[in-house]
Amino acid sequence: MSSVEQWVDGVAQTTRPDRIAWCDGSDAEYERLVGEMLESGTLIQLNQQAYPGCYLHRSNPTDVARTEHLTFICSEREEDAGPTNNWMSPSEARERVWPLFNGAMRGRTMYVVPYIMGPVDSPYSKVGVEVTDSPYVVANMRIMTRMGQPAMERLNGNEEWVPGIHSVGDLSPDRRFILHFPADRTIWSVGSGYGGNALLGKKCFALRIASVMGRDSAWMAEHMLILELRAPDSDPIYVAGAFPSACGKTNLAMLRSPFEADGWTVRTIGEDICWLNVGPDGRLWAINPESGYFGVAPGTNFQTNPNAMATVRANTIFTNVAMTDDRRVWWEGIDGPVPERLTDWQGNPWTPQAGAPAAHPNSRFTAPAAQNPVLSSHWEDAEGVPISAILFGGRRATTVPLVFESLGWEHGVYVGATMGSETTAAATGAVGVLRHDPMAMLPFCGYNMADYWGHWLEMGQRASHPPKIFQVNWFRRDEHGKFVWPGFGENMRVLRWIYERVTGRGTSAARETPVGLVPDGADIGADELELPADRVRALLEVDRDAWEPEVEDHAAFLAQFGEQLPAELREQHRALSTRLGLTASLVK
Ligand code: SAT
Ligand code: MN
Repeated sequence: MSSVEQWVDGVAQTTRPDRIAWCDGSDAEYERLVGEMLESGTLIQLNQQAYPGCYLHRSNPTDVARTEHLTFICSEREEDAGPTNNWMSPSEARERVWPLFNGAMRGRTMYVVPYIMGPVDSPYSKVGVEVTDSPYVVANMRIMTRMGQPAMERLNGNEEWVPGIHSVGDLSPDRRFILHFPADRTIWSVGSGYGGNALLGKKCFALRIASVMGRDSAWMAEHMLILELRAPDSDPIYVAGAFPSACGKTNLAMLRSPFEADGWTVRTIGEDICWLNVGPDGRLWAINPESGYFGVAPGTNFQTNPNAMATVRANTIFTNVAMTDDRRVWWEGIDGPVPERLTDWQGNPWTPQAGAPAAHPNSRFTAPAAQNPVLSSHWEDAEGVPISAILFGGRRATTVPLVFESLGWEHGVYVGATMGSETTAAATGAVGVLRHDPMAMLPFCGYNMADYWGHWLEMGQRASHPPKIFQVNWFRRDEHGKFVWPGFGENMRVLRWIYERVTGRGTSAARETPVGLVPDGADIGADELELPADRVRALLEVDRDAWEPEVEDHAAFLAQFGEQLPAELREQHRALSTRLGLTASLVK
């Protein structure tokens, strides 16, 4: 028996499924699964003329987003999980959580899902095996990963693999746990069928477990989009960008450029996760471990993201969106007038007077990357693509300018480590609350965040040509609460400035400020966009009065890491305070 077969046998002895189905990832298997889900009501057929191969899934109403408070790192020592993770000891996990798998799959089929994260032939790709009692999870994994036969082939070659056990259990939030065992690279998830909790290849493996693997083997697993930025008459550059969930990674990665006629365009490599390795040339090379997009539906339309609208017209699974009478999908912010009648995300009749959204704010589409009309021809290159710039971006109504360039790798790591963002519907809990979200990895780092920053600093040493690091903020608001920057396609103006900073081509200038290098209004098209002077100022100013409490807040956040905080970050805090004319408050 192979090691996978042995493990599957062992899991089945606990979970007691009626049947075990090994998934090969074929079309026939997918069609069979979909047929069964249509029969059981797990999927609803959408209008097949308008949306061929598309289905709607309505989840349990208590299971609609990642549940960060039920997500744990199960290292032997609490300090290895660090102050920003929930921690559970492996022995407590065995006592408290393992019993929830006891007989959990009785009356159900246990699907065995072998999958590859990364291009099939890439040396940087990794293999996982998820067992699950959810056919919806299998169908989503088939879109999001290279599932089935190609993964089996790599497993037969005796490759290391990451085991993940998933059961929807009874879907009760009281018996829901998402556990990660960094030492044995194992995942247990019970009680949820929701994306990030249940598609174990995604956040659980490709970020939490992979971040630990990367620490141990000198690579990085990051919550980043990857885009190809094409300029007129020259080679493209590649940009990676870390933004928290539901802050526009998918929109930026698929951006429709207003300067397409001039040769400025964006092509997508990835829109959520990025694995970075140091190449022989000393640059960081990126692969996208995923093969599909699990994107936020609300707000997506032909203005904000025409390429996403084209991507989801076929072979897409929609989760918790609303449906029109003629079985088309609908969500808040989609094009056209609001229909008089809809069926809402819970299957109830809805009218515009309902007083609640028709689609859940975290409703999603799962669509194959191959359907993206602006997919880069390099998206599956085995060695990845070389990254020239890294963006850190959050949702910040105040303080943080539209864009600034950091003063070097160490300062860039500090910028990432201290970034904050307002919370979104991608996780359960209050929305719009400002929190620290270092490198957009707060919910996804599999070990102590201070050690993770140490790893970033070390990777900057290993790479002789590391990318330049920028911070961006599309979400600045005026005194009436309105966004100051138009965003979406117009973000191309910021990318153009970044391109010129990275390549040294073009005429863009950079103004030195205490926090970093900032463009002029002209460089971001203030005139063409007819932005009044006070708005340009609001976008590009560095206001010392606003930065003083900000830097105080950095200190309070960093202080919780104590001795483990890398000295370089202490030094960066001191230097920033000095540049702002403040006294550093992060002592020692
Ligand atoms: O639900 S997922 O975790 O897959 C998406 C997200 O929140 O980033
Ligand atoms: Mn994400």
